Amino acid sequence: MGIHKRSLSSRILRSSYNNIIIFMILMLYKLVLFHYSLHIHNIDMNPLDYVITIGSLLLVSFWTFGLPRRGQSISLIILNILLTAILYSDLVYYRYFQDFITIPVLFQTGQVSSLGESIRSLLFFSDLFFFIDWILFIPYVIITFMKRRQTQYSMYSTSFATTSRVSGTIRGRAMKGVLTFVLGFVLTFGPIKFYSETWAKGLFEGNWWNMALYNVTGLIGFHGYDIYRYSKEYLGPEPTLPEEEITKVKEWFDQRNTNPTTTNQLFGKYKDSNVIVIQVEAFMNFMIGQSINGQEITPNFNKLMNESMYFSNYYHQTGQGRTSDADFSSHSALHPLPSGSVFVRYPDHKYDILPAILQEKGYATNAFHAYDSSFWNRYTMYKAMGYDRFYSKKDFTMDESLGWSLGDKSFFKQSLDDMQEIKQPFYSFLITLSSHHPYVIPKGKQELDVGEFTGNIFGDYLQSIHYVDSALGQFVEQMKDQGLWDNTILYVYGDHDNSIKEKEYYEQFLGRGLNDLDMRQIMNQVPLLVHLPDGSEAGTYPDVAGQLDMMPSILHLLGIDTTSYHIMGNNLFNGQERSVTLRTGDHTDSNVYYIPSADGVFDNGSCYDLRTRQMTKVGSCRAGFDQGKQELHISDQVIQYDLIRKFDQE
Ligand code: GP9
Ligand code: MN
Repeated sequence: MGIHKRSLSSRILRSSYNNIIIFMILMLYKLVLFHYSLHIHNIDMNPLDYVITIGSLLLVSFWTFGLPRRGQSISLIILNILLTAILYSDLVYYRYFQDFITIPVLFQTGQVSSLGESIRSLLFFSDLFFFIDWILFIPYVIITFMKRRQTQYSMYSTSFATTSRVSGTIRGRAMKGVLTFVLGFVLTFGPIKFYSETWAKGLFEGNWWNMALYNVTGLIGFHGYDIYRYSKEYLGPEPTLPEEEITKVKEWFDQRNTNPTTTNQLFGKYKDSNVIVIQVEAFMNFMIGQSINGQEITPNFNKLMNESMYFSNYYHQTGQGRTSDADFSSHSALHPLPSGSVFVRYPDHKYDILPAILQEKGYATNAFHAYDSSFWNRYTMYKAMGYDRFYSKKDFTMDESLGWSLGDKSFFKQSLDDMQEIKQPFYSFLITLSSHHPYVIPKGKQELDVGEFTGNIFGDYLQSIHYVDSALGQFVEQMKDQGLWDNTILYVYGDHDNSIKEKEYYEQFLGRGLNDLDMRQIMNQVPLLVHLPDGSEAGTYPDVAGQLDMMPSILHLLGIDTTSYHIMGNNLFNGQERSVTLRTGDHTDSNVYYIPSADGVFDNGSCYDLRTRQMTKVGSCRAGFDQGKQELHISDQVIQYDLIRKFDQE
């Protein structure tokens, strides 16, 4: 029995599967250890994630079955070394950037090396557990070598090195390889497909955060996807646009730039002023000036309106890139992309962009946002946009925990404290976060009586907006205390809607029935408030405007000519007529509002007369629709084909 047992176990161990099993166990252990060393909030490792991890390990190692036994052992050792190196580099990189190393990052000179001095603080003694197999294996090889005076290379097969038997025929090995591949494929892609059709819907199109991708694919899958994503966008023949198309785009900008630019008394009136821009999360226009149970939702904003310019028909123009789109469009005066985020897809393309222009004029340029710097690929994009520094989550003291991160009150306070050290004139861009979906803020901070909305998402939304408004009030007070109020342009706007689409909530809140036009405007309008250093021009400006208008408008106030730039958008301060195109294809001017139909056919859309607020014949919207469509198309071409770089080289 004993002899039989021994021969059975050695048969199992001698089988060519044993190498792969030991490899799998070791790598699974390391990947799980890796996951728990990340400590990512809200990202768990459930049984399906284990299945994906095992599947992807099979996929990276199946081919070793095609090799003779010793070849397989050596290949698996090399794979172990490679994968360990990758996962450990990712871990160290993550500890600093809250992101993984991707292929574009490898090509960005300075990105990885910017870890520099910090590297020592990112290595922990407990990390030795990632190398436990190497640590045990090396002395083992040395001892074996000295004892037997013969080289033993394989970690997985040293115990059986006495045998020189080639395991199985070539055909048998190939069969095992194919079966392993099929198994790996099913285990990896089955659950990923399930995820991407359920809670992770749209993730692979939206690509908003590498951590969210990792949550679905696991680390090996993430790198596989990164290679695929990179090849799709960068490899193969560089996508080019026919010369005549490029000429058309150039002519469009030339035409635009030869239009007489109206310079009025506001042009350059605030030359060399500081500029602070606050982009407020999910801050919508419909609740400005409104009250609930006798309490104003945004009392501080309402008060500021008395001494500022308030644009009451300001539109967000975002697409799938949400916050990052609002940021991109406001700073570049170009439209966001129809899919994905420019920050993620084309951070290395050239844009005529506000921070870089101001940096060149001698401004100190800084961005502030108390969240992981990798979200929306910001740390990469912000460097490219010309910010001197990006103050992200790790630069803030977490003394007020709220929602996703730091509460806006503390965020504002710490940002203004930091600005005291920054030389003037400066451009500071702040992105708030406390009013992010799902809008639940701690009980102690809920100051509104939202009555009938208590306990639902709409009530939570109003509470969170009321909190942000109070933070804004404190921000203005601190600006005054720091002597910034009279020499700074303050530009405050909302990034996009709150994703609460139920019409009943808005009807209940506003106390009236809403038609399609009302809902469309409610969901697409965000407030814009501009406070000029001397408080002049205060009042309500009802003419349409949008996020693409920020960059040319701020440059106008600072007296910087924009005619050499490739930008769209209106100048809010030159008194010219304006129209706005949204990424959805909606188009509006002072007279009409066009709502496109899902099939994209112009005649199937609806055209509204803004005076009567009723539908009118669709032809009344034709000119605006055509103009908007052309603008979106040109903007997409400029971004995708890196045309600004090309124009600048000519
Ligand atoms: C996170 C914040 C949220 O950094 O920008 O982004 P969103 O989900 O609104 O696009
Ligand atoms: Mn947002």
